[in-house]
Amino acid sequence: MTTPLDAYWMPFTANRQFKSAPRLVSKAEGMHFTTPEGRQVLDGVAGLWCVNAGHARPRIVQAIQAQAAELDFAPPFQMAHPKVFELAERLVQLTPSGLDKVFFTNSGSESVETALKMALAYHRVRGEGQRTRLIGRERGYHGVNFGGISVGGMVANRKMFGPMLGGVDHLRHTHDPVRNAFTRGQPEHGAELADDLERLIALHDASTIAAVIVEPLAGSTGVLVPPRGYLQRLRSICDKHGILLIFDEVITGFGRLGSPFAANHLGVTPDLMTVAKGLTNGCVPMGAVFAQRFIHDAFMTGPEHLIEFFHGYTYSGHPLACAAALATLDTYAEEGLLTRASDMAATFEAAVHSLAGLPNVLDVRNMGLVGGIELAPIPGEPGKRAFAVFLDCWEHGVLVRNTGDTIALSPPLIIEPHHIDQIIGTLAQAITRAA
Ligand code: PXG
Repeated sequence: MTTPLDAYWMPFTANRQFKSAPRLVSKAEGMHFTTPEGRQVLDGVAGLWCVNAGHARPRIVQAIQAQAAELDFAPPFQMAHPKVFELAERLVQLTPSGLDKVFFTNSGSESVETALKMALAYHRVRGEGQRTRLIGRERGYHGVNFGGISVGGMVANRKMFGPMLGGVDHLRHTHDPVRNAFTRGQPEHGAELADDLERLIALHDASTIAAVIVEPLAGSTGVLVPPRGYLQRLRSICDKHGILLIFDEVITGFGRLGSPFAANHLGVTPDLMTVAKGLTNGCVPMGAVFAQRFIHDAFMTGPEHLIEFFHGYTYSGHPLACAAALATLDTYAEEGLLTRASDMAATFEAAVHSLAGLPNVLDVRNMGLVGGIELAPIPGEPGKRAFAVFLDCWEHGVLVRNTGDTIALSPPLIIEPHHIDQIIGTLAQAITRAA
């Protein structure tokens, strides 16, 4: 390395540790990153849960290159370009029926803010403006903006930042290792945890609650798979009380569980659904919010020359992002990637659960092409053991992700069995060495 590392303040990174031993990648193709020294690293986490079709896919690369030359930018307010409509039409073919309106953003965090604002404004335009309360869940991750950290439930992401949004409350999380440890797929126990929403309704009254937001499968907080029946129960409680249900599908969207979205996969349709990441295969920043038609239509009143929803971003529906997303959808369709996780799930499940007997493995969780291996923390040093495993895997040519003391796996959906063997083999050795 010749360039000094000093100026760049890195996000969600142990900056001093990193700069003392940098981990750089300079190229990527298919299932692999390449380091500046020319070392190959197998990508066990699809970059950061986003490169679902694998790296440097030719269609996507070409689409971005061509778009940059053809139309670099189009103003998104009171103006548009053709591809943004084409993309919206294509996307709503994939969502559960009803979710047929799309609003574009540039990240998962922006999608969450947008969905929360839509929920509040929806109630207000219908004359229920007293519904201002937002309900999140403990151990939820909804990005890093103020709305998202307010409804989110990760202590480290919240504690430094003051009072955040007022009028927010949280459901209990669904992690129950006593009853559910080492479950393959969805746990048997815990549907009744959805009744926590009834408790909050009894406390606050439903007439004050605008929306509930949850990740169908919580990724960042260590792969928490929804108990059987839990999301269905949440849906029916929301329906009973006129509360909107928001699914944050930033991780679960675009094939991660084996269907286009968790909503399709689990047969529960939310009122609003946030996505990002796999929307463009991680190639150009883009997020989106899908809204039920009735939510959109509630805004379409009043004089026609007036703006209906005072919200949007300079880069909403950016031409480069639209081109990347369209080519991504083509790649997903050509290769059947949005359902491929279903085909690979059994192989992946067996491989991940083969780690169960290793030292310090407290739990193994999986669904689709997501795996979580929870390790016992080193006493008094939370997170250190999983970080050591992450570093060890990196040094031995596999990229995994550590969150707390859980190792998360979310490989590109193009993964083949020999890649799974390499990831699990490397991980097994690293876990053994970290004992
Ligand atoms: N919602 C969910 C469910 C996410 O997983 C976001 C919102 C925010 O997206 P942006 O694009 O604003 O980052 C996310 C992001 C991890 C990890 O290690 C996961 C995310 C981000 C950083 C780390 O699991 N997911």
